[in-house]
Amino acid sequence: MVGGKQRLVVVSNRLPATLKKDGDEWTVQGGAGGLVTALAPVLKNRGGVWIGWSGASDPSIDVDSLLADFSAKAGYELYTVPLTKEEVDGYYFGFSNEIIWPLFHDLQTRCRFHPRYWRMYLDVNFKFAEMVARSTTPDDYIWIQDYHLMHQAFFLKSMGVKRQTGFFLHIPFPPPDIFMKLPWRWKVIQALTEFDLVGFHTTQDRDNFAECLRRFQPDTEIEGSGAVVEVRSGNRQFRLGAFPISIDFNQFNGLAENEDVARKAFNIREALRHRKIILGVDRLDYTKGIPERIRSIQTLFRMFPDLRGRVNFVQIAVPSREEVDEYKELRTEIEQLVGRVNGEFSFPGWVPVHYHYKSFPHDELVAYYSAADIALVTPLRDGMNLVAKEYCAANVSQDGVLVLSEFAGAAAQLQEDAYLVNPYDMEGIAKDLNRAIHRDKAERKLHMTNLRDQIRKNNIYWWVDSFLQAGISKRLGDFPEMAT
Ligand code: ADQ
Repeated sequence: MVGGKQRLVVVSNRLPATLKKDGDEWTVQGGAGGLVTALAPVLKNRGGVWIGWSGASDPSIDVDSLLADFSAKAGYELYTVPLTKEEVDGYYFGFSNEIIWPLFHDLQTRCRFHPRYWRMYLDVNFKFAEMVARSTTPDDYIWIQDYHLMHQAFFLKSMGVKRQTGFFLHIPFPPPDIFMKLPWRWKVIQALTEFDLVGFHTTQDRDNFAECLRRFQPDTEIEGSGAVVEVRSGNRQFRLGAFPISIDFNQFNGLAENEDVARKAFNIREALRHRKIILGVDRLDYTKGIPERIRSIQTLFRMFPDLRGRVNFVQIAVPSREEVDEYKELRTEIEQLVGRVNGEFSFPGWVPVHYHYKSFPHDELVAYYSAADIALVTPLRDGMNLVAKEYCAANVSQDGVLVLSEFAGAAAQLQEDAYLVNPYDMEGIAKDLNRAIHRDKAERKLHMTNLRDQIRKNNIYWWVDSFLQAGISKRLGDFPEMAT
């Protein structure tokens, strides 16, 4: 306990700091994602620990001494779970990325259900749980992040280690018809029931899980009707909740107001001769629907020829899982599609699609967000999708339009003020884009103001507080109702 508060222990596949090789030297880089930004102050205030893998599998590296400096500056402790290359292959690339990732995004035909992956997933989860057991006390609150580590509570209990545990799933939870394809379905469901709190982005994900649990355990009873409910199932009693993750609104808003960033945004608009800008920003992943999106842009220019020369589509894709063949093929497919659309429509002085395959520094990304008239966010399926929220937070002129996939978790919160589209419906998207381009200023402002208010209020700090309150408070009524 620190200052009477329970110490927080965060456990995730990767630590918030990554080891990178720079020539012959190893350097440490801090993670800049929303989760790290939100949890860092909480870990520092309460006293905290972050447990995870460093990203390096070279046994000759002294990871702990490399991370010591980072840990001292951050004000919380880091514990590394060392993983061999074979473990990373089976547990991370195999079970996590070739089974759970596609299956939970409704893409079961992409799954490779190798039993070897499952066994390695269990071995690595056991290894993580041993580290959690060793480096924590019964007074700590243990918060496990994401689908790589669903067996933490199960293994802690099997070792006889009593801890208060919460789990948050960052990706969707599929409906029973899809989840049932998993060969180890009951073992995964049962493992999840061992946590004291299981959190999802949306009530839909939470209800999908409850439905799967009922098939496994028909005597399951659910009490409560808010975002967090109490479950009795077999001999287990635990909580389920919907906690839509968010962003640091003020950080994105503040950056967009910064003079340098505003100049960068102006330069982007100048370079594109003040044509309307439609923007896509994603990790290059098959769940994000990038090829389908480029085809909808092609459809837009075919259906509405008057828009040729007046609109640009800018797609920014950050490299991801580059060593995996499927991702290499996706990259090639996208590049060919961009070439095809540009080949079909370009004329001197206008190239319709601008494509960037790289990670952008934060300020440049925000400049693109704030320069864009429309954000086109069309994942085939997404747990939440932070890009949709980042775009609105950076839209300080408050006259942008969000076109959002109905299959992104963010749609549950933002549906009133975004154009909701089916990412597979190219003509539907083209029509909505045409409407968005012609929407009058007052209407754009009204909807963008509502979107920004929602994201400002339900920001990442609210998300952390909501989860911890639901995890730590004794009675259901002890925490406020949450908007989902
Ligand atoms: P992701 O699948 O990574 O996250 P998302 O929520 O959109 O998806 O976050 C992507 C992040 O990458 C954003 O913060 C964005 O700014 C950044 N990014 C994208 N392209 C970039 C570029 N070219 N340069 C720099 N940064 C770039 C998973 C789930 C989501 C869920 C989050 C959080 O798949 O559904 O919202 O976790 O729980």
